[in-house]
Amino acid sequence: MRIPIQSVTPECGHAEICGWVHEVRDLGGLAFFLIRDRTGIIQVTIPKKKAPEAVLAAAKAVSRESVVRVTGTVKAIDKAPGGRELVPEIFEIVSLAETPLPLDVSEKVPVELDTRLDARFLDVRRPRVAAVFEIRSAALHAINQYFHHEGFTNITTPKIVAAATEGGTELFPIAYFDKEAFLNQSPQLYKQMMMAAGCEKVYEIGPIFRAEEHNTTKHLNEATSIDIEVSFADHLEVMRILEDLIVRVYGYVNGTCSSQLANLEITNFPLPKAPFPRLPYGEAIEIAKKTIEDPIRYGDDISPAAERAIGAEMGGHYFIVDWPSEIRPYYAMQYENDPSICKAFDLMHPRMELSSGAQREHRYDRLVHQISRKGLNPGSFEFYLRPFRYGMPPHAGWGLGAERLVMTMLGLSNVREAVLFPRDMHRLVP
Ligand code: AMO
Repeated sequence: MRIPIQSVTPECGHAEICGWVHEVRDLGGLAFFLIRDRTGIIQVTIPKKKAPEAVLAAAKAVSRESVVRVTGTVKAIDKAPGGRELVPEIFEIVSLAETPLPLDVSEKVPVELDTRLDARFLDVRRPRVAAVFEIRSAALHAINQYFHHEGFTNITTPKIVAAATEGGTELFPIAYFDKEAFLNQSPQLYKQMMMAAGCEKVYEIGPIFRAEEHNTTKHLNEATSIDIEVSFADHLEVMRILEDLIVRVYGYVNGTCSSQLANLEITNFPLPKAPFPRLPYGEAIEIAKKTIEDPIRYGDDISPAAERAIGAEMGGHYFIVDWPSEIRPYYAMQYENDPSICKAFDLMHPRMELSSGAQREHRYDRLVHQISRKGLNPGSFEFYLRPFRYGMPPHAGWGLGAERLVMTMLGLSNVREAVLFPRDMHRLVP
């Protein structure tokens, strides 16, 4: 029976392994193979004079990255990985790999990201790439666990919708029988409707679609959003949930992913501490003004250069709070004493924005007014507005980009490295 390579020790005596041919070396009288599965690597040593005919024939025919099944004797040997080797009685080619390979899995030759993404199935065979997705999986596990522990209900909302959520420009239209429809940009309207449904605390982890035409290292056209909405909560309360979650996720990854972090050569894994500083938007703009060359004024969006300048000053995770109402969506609640600013926030990593959120406007008349003020037609939001007329509690929430969370946590240079099959302007396949 097959055993994971990691579990093969000299004490096994005899073992069967299955895996991919990682490296081949022929030293005259001896042939060496490194065989890899997801748990590790083992050396298979074939003494040419003593090995069975069938083993020699297979060893000669096999190519790198083929799948093989090897059964043999385990011997202790200092020089081999893990201090042991396997001397085969059976060496079977299960699935022969074509040559040449589209990329070098043994990581000796540097590869362009595009080549890697074109051959993602091979790319993920590389231990450092697999590590990213194992850590992403662990992070999402920790997030699910956190929400369940905190009494949130996991919801799933439609991705095919009739109206824009975050403004009309970034929509992907789709053919939906004889109707106009779009891929959803955010579960925003639905998670708010679930507050009217009395759910009180909901979360969703799902895809969001943005037809953004800029090709940057931190934008995807299909991303994964971690969304929450909480009734009877204000923006301050959901900010506390967000920072608590970030601290927990980093802690969980640090505690459970040591081999993956080692594969990524991350020795100094940062552990953020809550509470994160709260920086009012006006002060953030002042910091940016001092540092960046491009002109920036109160009321502007925070540009990538400004984001970096402010991030450098702040050093770790922080919130930008008290945003001008003008540049936040209609659903954000304005301050009673100064309606020019609203109860919206962004969670920032020094490199980029990770999350946006707000206390929402739950009062029907004011919400309709705010929709109109943004130049939108309340008539096209009827399905969303209706619940606000039948008992909508005050509520707040946020959306956190899963890819940006993983990217910043692991210091990846491109957000595409945190997605298996990224979608961008030029990439629809694989
Ligand atoms: P926002 O549009 O700021 O807010 O999105 C929330 C977070 O989702 C991630 N994100 C993206 N990641 C990669 N590529 C993209 N194109 C992309 N777009 C968004 C970011 C971002 O911070 N409805 C609100 C949230 C709320 O108020 O609850 C919203 O969608 O990390």
